[in-house]
Amino acid sequence: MGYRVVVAGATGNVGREMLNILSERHFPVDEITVLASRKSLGTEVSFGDTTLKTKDLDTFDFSGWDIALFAVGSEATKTYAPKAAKAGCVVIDNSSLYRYDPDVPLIVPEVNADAIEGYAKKNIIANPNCSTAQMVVALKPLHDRATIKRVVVSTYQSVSGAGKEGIDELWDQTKAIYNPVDEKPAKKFTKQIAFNVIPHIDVFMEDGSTKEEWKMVAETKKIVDPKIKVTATCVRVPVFVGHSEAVNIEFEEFLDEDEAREILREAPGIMVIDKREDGGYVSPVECVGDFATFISRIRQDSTIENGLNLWCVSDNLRKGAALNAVQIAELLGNRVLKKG
Ligand code: 11C
Repeated sequence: MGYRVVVAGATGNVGREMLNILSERHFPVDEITVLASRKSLGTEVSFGDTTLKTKDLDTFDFSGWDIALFAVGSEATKTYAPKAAKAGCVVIDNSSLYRYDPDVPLIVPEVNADAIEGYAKKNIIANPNCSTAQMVVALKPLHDRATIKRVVVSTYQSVSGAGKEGIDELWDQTKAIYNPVDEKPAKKFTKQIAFNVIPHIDVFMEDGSTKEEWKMVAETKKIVDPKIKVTATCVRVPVFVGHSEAVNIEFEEFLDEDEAREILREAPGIMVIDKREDGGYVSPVECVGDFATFISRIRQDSTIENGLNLWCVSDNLRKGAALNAVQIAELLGNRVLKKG
């Protein structure tokens, strides 16, 4: 016996990846239905070898459905997630709406799987921001060994993090550079993204940081350890898929780079590719479509007593969104619902 599964927001980048990953990982599905807003109604999406037609999220009755994967953005989540949860369907939500709610677990299964026990307070589980998810998978095993005090992270985030409009803008602007008659001014991003980098993701906060940077701080604390200090600079780069991060970590205790490399090699969800030679590291184009978070460039930071640097790359639509959501569904199934 398997589960009755709903994917809400099935026509977006993340929704489509959710369907791919449910199928690739053979999630025990008895029945699946796909929902979308009225403007995408009737759009067809693939689930393995089958084609599904989207139904209306607005009128859908969630009674009798076990799990709903939501990838619809905070506004729609506010309306529909409580409706699904109240009908007895557990919501796994990819938006930021519930992430900081103390009654909603925020889960990266490799890091804080036990938090799943708290799901029943609201029948909602939150999925973290993509830039946080890949970083905490790397931080957790190192924290368990040498206790992290502080993290300084700079991100290089792909345009797919900003949805289809972000992808289209990079594509159109890149073509327009070679054909200036067809100019494409910045619309989704605040400056030209083709052949450029933009140190601004999400809205500005009062202290001068951006919400994306704030999310990395708040979510790392909730998922790994509230004592860890994090400071982040988040930057959009002209890459279609795959977020990269340069991470500097200060520990309580000394951790040798070779031991760190071994710890990360053994850690769940991580693939270490770290040869000190030309090309002996991973770049974002190589991680597209993969489940792993890739770690390279592991090295001592000799400017502090107990410091390490590393390079962390992952497919932001997968570990950063759809894969993590499906892993949460697997965890919920194995630990709580126990139907599969
Ligand atoms: C980006 N990280 O790359 C964002 C996208 O809070 O789920 C995901 C935003 C979120 O633009």
